[in-house]
Amino acid sequence: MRTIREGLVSEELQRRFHEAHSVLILTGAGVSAESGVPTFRGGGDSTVWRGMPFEIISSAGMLQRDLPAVWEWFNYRRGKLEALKPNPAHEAIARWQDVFKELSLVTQNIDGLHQMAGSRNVIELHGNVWRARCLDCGARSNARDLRFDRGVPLCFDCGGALRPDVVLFGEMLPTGAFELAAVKAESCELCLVVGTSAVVYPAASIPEIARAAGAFLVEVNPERTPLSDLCDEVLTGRAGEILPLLCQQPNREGGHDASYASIERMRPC
Ligand code: BJW
Ligand code: ZN
Repeated sequence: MRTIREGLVSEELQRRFHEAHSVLILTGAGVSAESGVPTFRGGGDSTVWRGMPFEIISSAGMLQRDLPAVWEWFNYRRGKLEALKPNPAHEAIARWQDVFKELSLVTQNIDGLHQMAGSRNVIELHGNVWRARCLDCGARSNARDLRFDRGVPLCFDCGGALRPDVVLFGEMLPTGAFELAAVKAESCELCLVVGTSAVVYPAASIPEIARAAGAFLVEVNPERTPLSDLCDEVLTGRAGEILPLLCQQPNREGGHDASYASIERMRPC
């Protein structure tokens, strides 16, 4: 394994980036970290709310036990998100949809920041915090319009209780979302995995599918993950600093301007 320091984006990655027709990007909480959204697991701490780890409060069991508490948690999260804006990583990804013939953006994030940056047709594996869903009739509502009755908002169509339209631990992903992502993964030439700890399944299997089907696999993350060893290149650093470099030509010295990033070449070119 060779580590290239001083912010070089390897020639091979530049070439693959410029030649690729079909690209898949899987994003996780880290892509929104520079916008101010807390990650779940990065940085040593994990998210805790009122003494409960998020694996408990964001779980199917909690929804059944205490729906008002789940709403409080998501109201709190929406309140924090309201003021936040996309960062250069979201913006770079949004620009790329007009660069590649086919760009599939698959996200585990529920914050809607990719869409706010201008990305279209985002495949949301874990739902969206700005939507609610009726437990009785399945109708979806805009979470900005909700009216709460004893801590739980009610459906405009049938009066049933609404829940956040997100995928909690122990719940199935939205019908078709994972399947569509898997099909795109099987046919992409380049797969970028950005800001995810790659521990939550089935999302974490998307890059595995892409790599097994022959894609060049690249991870962008300040920390190593269980996926790192499978990658062709690991770009160690922050998404908002690294992603904008990928579509730049190298400077005269052959490097880019970011001194924080390094690339580990996992597989000989
Ligand atoms: C930066 C950065 C910067 C920092 N730039 N990077 C196989 C084996 C074992 C268990 C399972 C299995 N298959 C399924 C399971 C169960 C479970 C699971 O995977 N558990 C594992 C944790 C063990 N999966 C499920 O339950 C899923 N459902 C399912 O499989 O259905 C079938 C089924 C049903 C019933 C029983 C069994 C199976 C559903 C998963 C839903 C996940 N939901 C959440 C919460 C959403 C709502 C909410 O927000 O509250 O989704 S959990 C949480 O984790 C959230 C995220 O989308 C998800 C992934 O996290 P992510 O995005 O990777 O973030 P972090 O924080 O983990 O990592 C951030 C990374 O960014 C770090 O690496 C940093 O270094 C990096 N970073 N700054 C770039 N500036
Ligand atoms: Zn309803």
